[in-house]
Amino acid sequence: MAEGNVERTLVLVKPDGVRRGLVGEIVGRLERKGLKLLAAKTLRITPELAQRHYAEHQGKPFYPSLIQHITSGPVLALAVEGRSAVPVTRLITGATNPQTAAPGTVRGDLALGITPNLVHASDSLESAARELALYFTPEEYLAYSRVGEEYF
Ligand SMILES: Nc1nc2c(ncn2[C@@H]2O[C@H](COP(=O)(O)OP(=O)(O)OP(=O)(O)O)[C@@H](O)[C@H]2O)c(=O)[nH]1
Ligand SMILES: [Mg+2]
Repeated sequence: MAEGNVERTLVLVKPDGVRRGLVGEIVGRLERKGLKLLAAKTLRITPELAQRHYAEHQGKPFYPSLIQHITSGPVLALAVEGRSAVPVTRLITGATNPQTAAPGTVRGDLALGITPNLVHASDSLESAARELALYFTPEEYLAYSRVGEEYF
């Protein structure tokens, strides 16, 4: 019996992930878990978009380095869908600080720096709705069935 509501969330592969060639590794982990890719685009985040995305962190000591990093190179933005997609994607991502993130998570397996921590994942349904709207229009979500969807 299926459990958990179908949710949509935003994942970003940050500039360090793109420049290290880890896009396939990170997207593969999401796909293998059973999450569906609804939309994807590469882009260079502008300072204006970065400020809107990370508005909650304005004024914190790490804010300047966060904005500098996220605007420093191309990112891959993904709209991801699946049952309990918001918390499940956060689990796959791992704790914010890669030095304490659990093995088996993207950050725990592949990163060491807290600023270059490879990925962003929305932290709640409300954040996901707000953040998805920053990167995608409703027409950009592609509806399709995944083969084997009944197993997820
Ligand atoms: N240097 C430094 N960076 C931090 C710290 N806390 C957060 N950050 C950076 O700011 C980003 C956003 O912080 P949070 O939203 O609290 O962490 P998160 O939800 O795990 O990460 P995101 O998915 O990127 O939003 C993190 O991914 C880090 O890159 C900190 O204490 N020091
Ligand atoms: Mg966050």
